[in-house]
Amino acid sequence: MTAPGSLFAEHALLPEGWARDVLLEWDGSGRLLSVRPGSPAPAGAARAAGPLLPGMPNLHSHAFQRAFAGLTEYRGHDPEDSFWSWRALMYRFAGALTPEQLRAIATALYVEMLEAGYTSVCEFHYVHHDRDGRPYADDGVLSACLIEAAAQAGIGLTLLPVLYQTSGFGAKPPTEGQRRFIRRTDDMLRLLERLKPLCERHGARLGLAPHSLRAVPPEAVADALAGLDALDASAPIHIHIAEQTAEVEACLAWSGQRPVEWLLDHAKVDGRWCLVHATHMTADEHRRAAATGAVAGLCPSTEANLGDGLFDAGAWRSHGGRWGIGSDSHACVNAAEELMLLEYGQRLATQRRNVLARADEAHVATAMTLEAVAGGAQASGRPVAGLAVGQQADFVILDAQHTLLRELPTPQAMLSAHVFASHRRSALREVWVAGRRRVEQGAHPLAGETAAAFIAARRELLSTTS
Ligand code: NGQ
Ligand code: ZN
Repeated sequence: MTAPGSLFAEHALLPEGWARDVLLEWDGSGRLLSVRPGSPAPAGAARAAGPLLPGMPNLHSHAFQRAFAGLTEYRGHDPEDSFWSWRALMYRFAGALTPEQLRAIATALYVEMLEAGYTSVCEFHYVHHDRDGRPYADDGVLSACLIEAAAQAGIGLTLLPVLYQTSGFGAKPPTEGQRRFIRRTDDMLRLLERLKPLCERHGARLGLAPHSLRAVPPEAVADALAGLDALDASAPIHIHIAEQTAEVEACLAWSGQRPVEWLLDHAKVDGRWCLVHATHMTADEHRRAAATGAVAGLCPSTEANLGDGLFDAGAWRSHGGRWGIGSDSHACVNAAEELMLLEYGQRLATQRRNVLARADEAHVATAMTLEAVAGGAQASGRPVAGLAVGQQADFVILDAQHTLLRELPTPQAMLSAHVFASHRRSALREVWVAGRRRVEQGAHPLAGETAAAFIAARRELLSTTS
């Protein structure tokens, strides 16, 4: 527990929009006790050096894939390089990982995330077993590595152990490459029970992720969710869905329904759910899925990198659909860049500008930040929904002295410059999580040390996979 704290900001982005002269105060656990616009600057109080934004939850991460970045950007033997050929390479990498390597990679990644404006992360964690596919003596060892990594970096965590059982619709047996992911439903429920106290001790939230409809048969989805409810009836539930057209076609062939349609008809989808990607939806699926209150988990840089297709954000939002952003495979680790890419995809598709602006918020970067924080917090199942009483004091301070921000007339323009015109990281000055400053002058104090451990882990991994 840290001492209670306070900070004064001339401009702060509150859930209802930009406010002036805001005094933030939080308690010893980092929860906001008061958020008061129009406050006089208290004598001697710490002052933000620029506009203050809510911290961004990263709603989708496979941490180990950060060490794999840069290794698949070439055309292989497959003349039709695709998501599926990428996945075959990724499986080789996943097959070689050790617990120590995962801890090192995740710690460095979480430090990078903090430096890039993310203050919490949802870890969609599916490598469970030893390299030969046999469970570790301590079944929770790899999950524990992620919990320790988040604690060391100082980032908030929602841990989503992944249920994975089959290689395709219709209960196709798993492949050799999937040996480390596979577990029975009762083994998953035992793992959740084992992890719950560990998560609680570290302030992490525990949820569950049926990997996809391809990887979990219907009965297993139902049984696992019933078990999760018994443990925590409001725990978050995440699933990959409708990311690739081949997946949509295979689902149609299996069930006569599209993935999102099938899920809505066979599971009680509600605000606990995060539909990761949900790229390929019909107008009817948009309408129905948005009405459940579920969050669409958008990962613009990974979706572009893997050639998934373009999410129709305009249609989704026209139905009041909630959404947040994730860095997924970590081809890019930068909250502002994900927002920029999401907006640019929509501009390219619609030949319009400022597509994700709103009637009540004309500035697209401001509107997107508020929506992505709200959706990300909901998907995280943690009180990280921005600068409001009762939420965690998770925030980011922009550098008003940065060349691209200086002399701009409004905080809206400064945030726009940060998202669209800076290097999208260079204008981040401080990042705070639960009332503790984790990044100062753009840097995390553990950056050098954790990067060195990351490099060593990757060297080792490469020597065992090549
Ligand atoms: C994953 N990643 O689990 O890492 C997946 C690939 C799959 C993305 N979908 C594997 N981006 O979906 O089967
Ligand atoms: Zn994913």
